[in-house]
Amino acid sequence: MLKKILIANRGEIAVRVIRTCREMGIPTVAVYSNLDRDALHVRMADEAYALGGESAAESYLNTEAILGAIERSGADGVHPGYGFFSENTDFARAITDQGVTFIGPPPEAIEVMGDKISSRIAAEKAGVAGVPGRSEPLTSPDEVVAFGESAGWPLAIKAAFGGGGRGMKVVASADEAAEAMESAAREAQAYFGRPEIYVERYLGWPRHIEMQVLADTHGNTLWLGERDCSAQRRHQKLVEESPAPDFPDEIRQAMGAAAVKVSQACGYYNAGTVEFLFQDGEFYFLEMNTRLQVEHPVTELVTGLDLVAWQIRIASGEELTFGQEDVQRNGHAIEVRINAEDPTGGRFSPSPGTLTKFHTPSGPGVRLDAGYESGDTVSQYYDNLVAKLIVWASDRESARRRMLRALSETQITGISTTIPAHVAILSHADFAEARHSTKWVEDVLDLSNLTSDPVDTSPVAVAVEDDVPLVQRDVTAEVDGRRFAVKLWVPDLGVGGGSRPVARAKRASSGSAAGGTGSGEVAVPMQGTIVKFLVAVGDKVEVGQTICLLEAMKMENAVNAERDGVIKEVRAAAGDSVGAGDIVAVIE
Ligand code: MV4
Repeated sequence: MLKKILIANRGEIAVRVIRTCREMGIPTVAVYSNLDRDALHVRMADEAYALGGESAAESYLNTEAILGAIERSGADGVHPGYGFFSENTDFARAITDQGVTFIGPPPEAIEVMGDKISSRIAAEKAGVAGVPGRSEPLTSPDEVVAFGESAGWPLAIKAAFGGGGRGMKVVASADEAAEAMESAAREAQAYFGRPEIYVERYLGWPRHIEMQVLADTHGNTLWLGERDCSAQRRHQKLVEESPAPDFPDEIRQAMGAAAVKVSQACGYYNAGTVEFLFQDGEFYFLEMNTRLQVEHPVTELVTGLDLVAWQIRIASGEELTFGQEDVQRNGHAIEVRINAEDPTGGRFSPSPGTLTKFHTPSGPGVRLDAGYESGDTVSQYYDNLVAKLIVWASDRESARRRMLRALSETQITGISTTIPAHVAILSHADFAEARHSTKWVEDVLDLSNLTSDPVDTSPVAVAVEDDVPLVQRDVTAEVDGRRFAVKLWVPDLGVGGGSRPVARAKRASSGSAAGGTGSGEVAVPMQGTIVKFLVAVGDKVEVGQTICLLEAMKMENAVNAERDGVIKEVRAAAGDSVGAGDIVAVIE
């Protein structure tokens, strides 16, 4: 068994790997960029080494720096997580050359699957069909036209070295072929550095269903079950679930067998995912992801298997201890990706920043894989996945309701997140009834009225929620004309002086000091309107005496003197709007 594992990654996936290593008794090594010096994955690992730099290229993609950390820590295995070096054969070979185990598949399998034409050919050879198409690079628009005339329009032109859907062009008819081919090749070169493209029939309303596989180095390959990842936007998955809804078991069995064949055809071991498009009861091989995927927890909750633990055992040379018949799938799991993005108007613009508050959900059937805690900062430099929320329940409808419940418990301030979009998706009848496809979020779901969660960055509001003691106020309220006497427990902003509540903890020693060591400047604690001024220039005041009443957050707050003295200046009057920290009077 591997003795010490370095995680060449950051955020939630580094935390995820560290957790399993701890359960297995394997010491962990974190690496970090300058921006991640105090990141959660660094705090959780047994040791941590600086990579230097801020951008991914300078840090988590810096082979020399990572090799240095491997050497200094004495790690004998490296878990690459997803992204970064997870599908980089140069990196895998570089560490293997140093006698260090890459916790992932063989580089040859990564290479075969990295090229979409060669992966199509490998799947075909194994008897698994891709979408009807041509398994060779396009050289002329005539080939596109000829294929369209025989197979039918529309067609999809794709980048051979692409993946994830970028650069795909839909061709509706023969006269669009030449232009679509040109722009597809141009985009392929721009995104992936290779211009090769190929053509397939275009499926108009497919579901994205992928099959998890697990293979050891002793020739055992198992399929663990499918995930439906059809709720996507711009090729970013938003919601993933297992089992796929309305998915007949005979198709599941056939897809599992197909995924095993594709894996075996490329000599695969470790955890992997074979992606399919599913439409009108047929499935078609799309590509294979040769890494642990973001959405792997969905399969973990349904099968009860720890995929990271099995990755580590397989990389250590162990054999799978169970067979295909032993894999049981129970209940239903759903995952949502909580990203630091503002979904207002359906735009999903990046929203990096500090999580002033992260109240996490819990309770029955809830798992949260987060890369951050309250007080941590989401940098603009890296992937903005903050956390994955995964729920399990006995059936899909219970899981859907459980997810909505867990989302309602989750409170994040300081940044905007995709949570409102998830609520919109999960509460939509199309999703509830599984009528969605890969086109649904963008073509059908209307997110234009979405607003972001309140971004609560004001220090006053944060402090109020933190540790300001509460006092009871009796107020009257009218609800539909009926009068109620209401008791409110509100932040004690008035007692002991009118300074800003944010400073309460820090000035605890001076706050209650009688006699007047406090400031002579009377500042209002928050933005609001002066309701009444109770003193005038020349008045004698004592510490604690109310100077004015401020209406803020729909409540009246007393702003009090912090010292004894005489009012020398009055700078505001009833009706004035004031901002937090504004000085309304001076005591001498
Ligand atoms: C397709 C397709 C329709 N027909 N291929 C996009 C991601 C990449 N892995 C393949 N993709 C697609 N390939 C044919 N022949 C539709 C998509 C597609 C898609 C696939 C999976 C998940 C989301 C998607 C969103 C838009 C298009």
